[in-house]
Amino acid sequence: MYTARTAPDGSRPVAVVTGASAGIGAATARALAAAGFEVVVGARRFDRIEALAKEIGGRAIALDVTQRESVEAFARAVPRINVLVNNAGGAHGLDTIAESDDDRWRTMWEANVFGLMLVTRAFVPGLEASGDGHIVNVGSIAAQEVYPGGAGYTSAKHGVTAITETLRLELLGKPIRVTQVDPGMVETEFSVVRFDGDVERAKKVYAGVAPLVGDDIADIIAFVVTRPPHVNIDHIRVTPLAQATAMAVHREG
Ligand code: 8X3
Repeated sequence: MYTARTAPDGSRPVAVVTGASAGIGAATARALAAAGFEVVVGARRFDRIEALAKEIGGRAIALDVTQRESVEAFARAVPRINVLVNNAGGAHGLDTIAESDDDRWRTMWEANVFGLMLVTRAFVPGLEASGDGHIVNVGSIAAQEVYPGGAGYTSAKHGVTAITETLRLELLGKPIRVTQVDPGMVETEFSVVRFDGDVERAKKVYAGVAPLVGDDIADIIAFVVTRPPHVNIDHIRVTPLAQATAMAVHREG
């Protein structure tokens, strides 16, 4: 259990979580609320985030990270911010480069890379003004490694790594920490989305493995953002015990 720093005037710090309608995003919103943050959740599926906001005493605002107007309206509705968790993103398909689908590639690049830029750009002024800002980018082991069929996703997530590292350089000297958390196998809707709703195929990804769950990553993000302001954790890579690399997985049975 971690505790958010309150401002000198006693106000609670504000945390924004994108892609908060499920999985790591929803778990992170819960963990940050439990740590004492005032949490603002954004996602396209408004009914889901509305219920989540009610549960955690936060605010829900519809957000499509790929649309500049949506991002700017979202940012205008959040005038005070301390922590930005860029979680929105995801994978679509497992096609080889030779058989790539244009729309899937565009969707992945727009959500994971372009969307992350739009949201970050919109909030940098607010994060700086807070005097104690923090950007947490949810990457993936796909941000460090490649695997066959994964190029649309791994290239986008490698892009996230490039953005994280560039932000660290560009924001040096400003009161904004930058962290990337790179999870391996986490059982969420991730694989169901990747395989267009094919639940059976998604289940096979985690067969014989005790995967991570959203709460495991949320716990790490809550840890990272509650360290003292002078402590910047650059990167955390986390996998289940049974996963050494994207492709090296030990399965029981
Ligand atoms: C999810 C991990 O290995 O499916 O970000 O790319 S992997």
